[in-house]
Amino acid sequence: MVKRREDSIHDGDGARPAMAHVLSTGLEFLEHSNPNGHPCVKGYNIINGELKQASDGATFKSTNPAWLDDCVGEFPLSGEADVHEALRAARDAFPGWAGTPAPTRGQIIGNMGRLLMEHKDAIVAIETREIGKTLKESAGSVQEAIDTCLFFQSEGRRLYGQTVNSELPDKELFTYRRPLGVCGIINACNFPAAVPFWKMIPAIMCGNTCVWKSPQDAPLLSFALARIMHEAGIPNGVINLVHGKGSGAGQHLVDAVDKGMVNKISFTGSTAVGKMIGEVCGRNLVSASLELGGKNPLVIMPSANLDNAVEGAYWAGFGTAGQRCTSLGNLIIHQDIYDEFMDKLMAKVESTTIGDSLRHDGVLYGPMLSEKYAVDFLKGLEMCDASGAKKIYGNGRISNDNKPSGFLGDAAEGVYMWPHVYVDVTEDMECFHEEIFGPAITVVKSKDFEHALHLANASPYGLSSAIYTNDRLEAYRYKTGIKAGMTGINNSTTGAEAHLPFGGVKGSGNGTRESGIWVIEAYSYWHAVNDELSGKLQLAQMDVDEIEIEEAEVDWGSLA
Ligand code: UN1
Repeated sequence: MVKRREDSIHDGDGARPAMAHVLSTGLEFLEHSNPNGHPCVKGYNIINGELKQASDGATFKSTNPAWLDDCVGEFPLSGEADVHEALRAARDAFPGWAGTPAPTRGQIIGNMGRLLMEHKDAIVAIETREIGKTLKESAGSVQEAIDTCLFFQSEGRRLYGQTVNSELPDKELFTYRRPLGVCGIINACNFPAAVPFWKMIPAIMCGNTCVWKSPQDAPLLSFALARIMHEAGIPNGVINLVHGKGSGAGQHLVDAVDKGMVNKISFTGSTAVGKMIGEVCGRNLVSASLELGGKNPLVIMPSANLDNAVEGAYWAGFGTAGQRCTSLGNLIIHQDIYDEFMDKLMAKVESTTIGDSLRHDGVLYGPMLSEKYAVDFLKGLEMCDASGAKKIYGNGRISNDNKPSGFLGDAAEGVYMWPHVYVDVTEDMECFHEEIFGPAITVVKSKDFEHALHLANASPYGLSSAIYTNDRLEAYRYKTGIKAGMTGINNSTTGAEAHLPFGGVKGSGNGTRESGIWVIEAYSYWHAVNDELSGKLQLAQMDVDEIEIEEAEVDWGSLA
């Protein structure tokens, strides 16, 4: 049963941010008694500006991982027909959007940023309710989306080409940035505001149109963002949103590359799926931006300020419940300070507060992003045990009978994990090489700087990395010797800013970058134009005047 509610929604006690008033106009809610009184939204695909159900009527539910009985919304489980309809809408909208002046496209992007600022509290609360990140961290993710809009609104006034000198007279050369066409956007749910905006904002700034497959675990937030994009003035068909499974709608979007319906795929997710997408795009000569997994190393050297280093390592490992692609993987500690560092780190780990930040202040992290992430994380822990690593802290999934002292609330309501620390990890172990997406770190002892750098480079990934040292030469050697897309010096592995290039090397990506001016390369191609003004055919390389070399008076041979 669906009922329509035109008025805005306010939280009962007013103590927490209003949950969803940004979404309220014309929204429908399912009659569903959620324990916290929040509504269960009837969500839609948005195709050519219209709210659409899946063509076969199939749906799936999004639930709050901190309170599994809280239904956040019901969304279309899109199939091939829905994805193709969205792709056709994006194709039809492309010429009009590509022909819209870039500064106008930038203005609309600026409007998106301003609307996001206006509704930030509501969007942040939706993000926390839907994927369980703390309010502070959701605010960071939404701010990253705002910053991206504000950065690219004025890039619309630049989007520079060049004038280039010709080798022939009365002839001019120019370069222009041209859009690619229809972009397929697939993102993970852990940064559900920042990451799709990293992709779609530069894509539309360059004049492309998009089909966005929302993450299965964050459809409400994606729906809210897509509605804000439309309210900001984006023409119908420029951004088309389809919900569904990665293996369903996501796979149909990738398969459409083989059908010639897609000109670009931008994907953030696992290395295995990224490789599959890269193969499909490669055989069709279609551009792919791939942001994939990481096993990010953080090195601690004896000269470091150890208290500062403990803060950085603790946050990198357990902030966001370890569910960032930039989260700490291998903590590599010099043997001379190993015991002191570990004592300080473990004191912090043991004091970790965990719970639902919508109901409890001051928690470091909340639940896993969803049940699926919890299942995968537990497999990661099994892999650590099977590798022979020694677990010194952590006990799997938190329940009311099995919880750390810092857990707040009723553990049975959500899907929470202990923080985990594995030591005695060595390079020959699987858990040294493989990403564990969740609150677990693997600790490795290093003999000296060269050994630490070797270990930092020894995993198959190369996304983020960090070192704590007060030796400038060591910092320099780490910066020049590490194979990674990002490096923190005396800082955590996480926390890239919205105007720096973001992306990895090795198993972490295909070398494309998100963010900043560099991302424009990923969403445009260079078009070289020559304008012949002479009124005649002048042949490049052949009709070029040759300048004769004057006869040398020097006897070069005598100088030999
Ligand atoms: C991700 O986890 O996919 O650098 C993105 C960071 C964040 C972005 C993470 N700004 O940790």
